[in-house]
Amino acid sequence: MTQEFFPQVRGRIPFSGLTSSDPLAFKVYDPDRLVLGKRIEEHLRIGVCLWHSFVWDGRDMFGSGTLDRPWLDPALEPMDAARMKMAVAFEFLEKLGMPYYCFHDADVAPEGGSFSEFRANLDALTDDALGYQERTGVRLLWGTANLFSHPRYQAGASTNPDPGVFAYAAAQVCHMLEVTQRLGGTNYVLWGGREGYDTLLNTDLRREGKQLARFLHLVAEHKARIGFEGTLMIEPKPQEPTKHQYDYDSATVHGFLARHGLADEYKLNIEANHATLAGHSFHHEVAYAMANGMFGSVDANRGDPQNGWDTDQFPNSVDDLVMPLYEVLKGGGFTTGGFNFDAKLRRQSTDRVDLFHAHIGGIDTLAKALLVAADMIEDGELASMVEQRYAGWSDPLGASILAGEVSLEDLAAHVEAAEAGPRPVSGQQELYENVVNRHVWADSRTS
Ligand code: XUL
Ligand code: CO
Repeated sequence: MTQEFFPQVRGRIPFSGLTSSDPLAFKVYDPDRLVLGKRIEEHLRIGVCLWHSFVWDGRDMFGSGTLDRPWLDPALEPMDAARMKMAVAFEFLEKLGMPYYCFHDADVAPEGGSFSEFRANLDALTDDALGYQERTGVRLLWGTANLFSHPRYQAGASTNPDPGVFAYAAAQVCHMLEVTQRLGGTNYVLWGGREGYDTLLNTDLRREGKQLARFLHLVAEHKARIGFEGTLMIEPKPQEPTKHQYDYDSATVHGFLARHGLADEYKLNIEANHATLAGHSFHHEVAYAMANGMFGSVDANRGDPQNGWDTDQFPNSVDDLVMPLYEVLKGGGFTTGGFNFDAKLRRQSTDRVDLFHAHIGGIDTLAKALLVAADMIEDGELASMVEQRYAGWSDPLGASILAGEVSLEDLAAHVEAAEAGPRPVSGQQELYENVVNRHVWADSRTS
């Protein structure tokens, strides 16, 4: 495409600081600024997803598309349309200046009339993507296969009652893992979009669990066979589109992986609003993954507190992101993962430039939360309060319990010999909350 699709945006979005009122400039996200010895760009490792921004036209279940996405016109020759879409996506990526992108096989490749046609389409578009990556410097954060949109997957992919569907899903992942490798992707994600059930009446849970485990083993084996060096990740979600998804939340996925000898093969890609749909907070999901060595990557977005479904909005609350960012920093930061914006415009945001406003806002919100979280890490107050709360476990009693040196009877004897029982200690929740807010309100790093 020779003509620009976003002519309102001339060149790369600059960092202009908080005093700027230019809507097409970053206010906080200064990629080169050093925070805890690392550039902000390297801390956040931000990615843009192709599906919401370039494959969705704004349709919902009550109305048709509202967004200006000419490449989705069904009258176009599918490969021409796919090439136009990729050209616009890379124009956007280059102008936004983020280091990464993410996509499903079906986001870029037309379905064609057979699997081999789909595969050939994907290969040709992978060649194009390699060229764009070289020209723009944008890299692939993760690839994934869409195993949920086509009607063949209506009853699941690997958990389908029909092994032929399992085989089809395997073929797609086999190929997309290789495409991800060719593009130098640093991760491969599996979201079990229809791995769950709509009714238990027609569902054999035991079988479906075994099928899912077998599938995950096959993917891990293929990764080893082709020498893919990235990380395999599973993205938990509790429901939608199915009534109940097997990859419900981080703890459920972790338990499943551990039961099937797969916990060393996979990490978690945690999506903020999937966490809230599961009845948790995003903070909880990140903290759980960090505490159990399962943290991999993040799909950044938010829900709407009044809606119980996956609204996939761009993040805009620093308060909501400070503690997840704090956990990420405390846990040593991302390795292969990053923040992918799995977020979409509102259906009424119909100006082309709205896609920039959405991303700029989300990116600045993440950057601000990073600065606050880094202040909290440097200050160390919260960490030392928590440390203090558990100090007893370093004393002789706590240490001997943890070392397995005492029995239940020993402990009973200890309690009987003691003059008084342990005294309740304040959990100081409000004090902890005030410490966090002090940093949110008084972050000295934001000029
Ligand atoms: C769906 C979702 C997916 C995955 C990739 O809720 O989050 O877009 O991130 O398949
Ligand atoms: Co997601």
